[in-house]
Amino acid sequence: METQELLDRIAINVVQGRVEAEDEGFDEGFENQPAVIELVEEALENGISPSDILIKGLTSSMTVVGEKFETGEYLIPDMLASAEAVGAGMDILTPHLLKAGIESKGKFVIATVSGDLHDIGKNIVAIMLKGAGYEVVDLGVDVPASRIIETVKKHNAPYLGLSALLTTTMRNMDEVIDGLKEAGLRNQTKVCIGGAPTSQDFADQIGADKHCNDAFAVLDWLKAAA
Ligand code: B12
Repeated sequence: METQELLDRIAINVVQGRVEAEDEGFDEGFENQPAVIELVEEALENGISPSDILIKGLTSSMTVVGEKFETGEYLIPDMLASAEAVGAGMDILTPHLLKAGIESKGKFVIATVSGDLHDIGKNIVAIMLKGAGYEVVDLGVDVPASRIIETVKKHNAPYLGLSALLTTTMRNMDEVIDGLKEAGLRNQTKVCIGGAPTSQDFADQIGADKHCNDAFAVLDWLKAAA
C-alpha cells in the first residue's frame, strides 16, 4: 500500500473505532479488513516515520470524531472506541518514538487539569518530550491543582505542561498558576498550556508562559527557552 493510502486508512479506522481486524466498526463492511494495529505495523514495516504515523494517521481524524459527536451521530461509547484505537496504535509506536532519546534535558511535569478526562493529546506531548530527552513526570488526568504543585516542588521541575479539552476545565489552569505563585515556584518553573479550547490569549490572561498548538510547538519553545 502507498504511504498516503496507509495513513488515510489508519485515520478511517480510528474514526470507525476499529482496533484490530476482527472489530466490526461503526459503519458496515469493515469486518476482517486490517484495522489500526495491523495498519500501524504495516506502516512501520514500510518505513513510514513513527511521528508521521502518529500525527498524520492516528490523531488527525479525531476532529472528525468530535464533529460526529457534535451532530449526534456518535455517542460517548463511539468517541471512546476511537480513543481506544488511537491508544492501541500509540502503544505500538511508543518504543519507536523513544529510540530518538538522548541525554536528559531536564524534568517536565505534565497533567490534564482537574475535572478533565481527555488524555490523548497530553500523552502525545509526553511521548514526544521523552523522545527528545526530557524526563517526563506524567500525572495523568483529572489532577487537582494541589497535586500538580506538590509534584513540581518535589522534582524541582523547570517545566510544567497543562492540558484541558473542555471550555469548563480550562479555567482550572488559573488555580495551578496561582498556586505556583503562592508556593514561590512560579519564577523557577516555565509553564506551557495546550488543548483545543486554549489559546495564546488565554495563556496571557492566566499568566502562563506559552500556548502550544501541538507537540512540535512545545519542542520548538523548549529549544528557544534553553
Ligand atoms: C476522544 C474524546 C473524548 C474521550 C476522551 C478519551 C481520552 N482518553 O482522552 C471521552 C469519550 C472520554 C470524552 C468525554 C467527554 N467529552 Co470529549 N472529546 C473527544 C474528542 C473526540 C477528541 C479529543 C482528542 O483526543 N483529540 C486528538 C488530540 C491529539 O488532540 P488534542 O487533545 O487537541 O491535543 C493536541 C493539542 O491540543 C496539543 N495539546 C493538548 N494537550 C496539551 C498539553 C500541553 C502541555 C501542550 C503543550 C500541548 C497540548 O497537542 C496535542 C497533540 O497535537 C474531542 C473532539 C476534538 N475535536 O477535540 C471531544 C471533545 C473535547 N469532548 C467534548 C465533550 C463535550 C465531552 C464530554 C463533556 C461529553 C459528555 N457529555 O460527557 C465528556 C467530558 C469528560 C471529562 N470530564 O473530561 C467536547 C468539548 C466541548 C467544549 N468546548 O468544551 C469536544 C470538543 C467534542 C465536541 N465537538 O463537542 N471525550
